Amino acid sequence: MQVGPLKPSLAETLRTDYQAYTLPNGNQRDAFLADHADDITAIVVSGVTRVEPDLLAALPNLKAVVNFGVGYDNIDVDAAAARGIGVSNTPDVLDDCVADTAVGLLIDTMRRFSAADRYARAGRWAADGSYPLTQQVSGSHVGILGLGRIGGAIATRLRAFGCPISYHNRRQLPDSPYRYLGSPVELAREVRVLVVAAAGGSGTRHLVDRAVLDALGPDGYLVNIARGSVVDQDALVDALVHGRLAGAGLDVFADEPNIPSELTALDNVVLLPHVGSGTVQTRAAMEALVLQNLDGFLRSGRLVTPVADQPS
Ligand code: 8YV
Repeated sequence: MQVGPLKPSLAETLRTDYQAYTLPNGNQRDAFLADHADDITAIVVSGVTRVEPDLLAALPNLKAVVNFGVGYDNIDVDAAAARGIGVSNTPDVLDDCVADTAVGLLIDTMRRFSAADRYARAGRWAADGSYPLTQQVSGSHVGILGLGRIGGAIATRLRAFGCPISYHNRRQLPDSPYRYLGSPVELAREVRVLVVAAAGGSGTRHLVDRAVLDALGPDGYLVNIARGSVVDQDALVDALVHGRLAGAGLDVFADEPNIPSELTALDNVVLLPHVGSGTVQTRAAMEALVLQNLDGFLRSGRLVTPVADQPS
């Protein structure tokens, strides 16, 4: 059963090749579940759809939740595990695109390319003269919060820019070539740019709080390609509005798709509508991995990339 919106080609495949149901919204839902709940063994969702314990409880034969996306903070994994329901995601295949997005955001934020583009389009080059000088990216000390697969891909790219890399992670990684710092505040204090690449969920909620932003300071930049929940957005807005942070590049927000008006009013932030993995190639790879998981489950009861097998 499809739950919530999916990539159109995936929804079409589910309908035509798997005869999948689509969970209706609103007042049709109860009648639908009364008729079909017993038939459903697997559901397919994307990151924008929350899978709450009450949906799991309403599907007595559910055994698999197949998620389109690497992050699975939209799913109550503990409630699923307690019911013997496996959960899969789409790791690895989007690392490169999300890392590209992080580096693009970082460069855009420090060099203010989007703002300079607005300046050029508004005719201000001719009217007001040269665009103000910005900040050099190459050689800037970058801190990565969450050195998982995506964080690692970001670090690899930034090494080519001559950027010293430090990181904070729940665990220090013994083979990492990068400098480990014991807390987000210590990391923020050391670096010019803090890139958030930690998974979302209750364990990382507001890991970047006011203290971390103040440690980053008025010359510091924040880039977030992970989840809006990892950053205290009110504290971020306050720091940006009052000049306690130099700028921010954000692909994710606390309450997507809503962006606070204070942020859209600022010229020193770059705002993207959660496009980190949004390329034709990567979304096709994610779609293929979703179907591999579904097929693995339907054929043998085994998900190909269960979240339980991945470092949390
Ligand atoms: C998707 C993501 O946009 O993989 C993730 O965790 O955030 C993105 O790749 C998201 O899953 C929405 O489908």
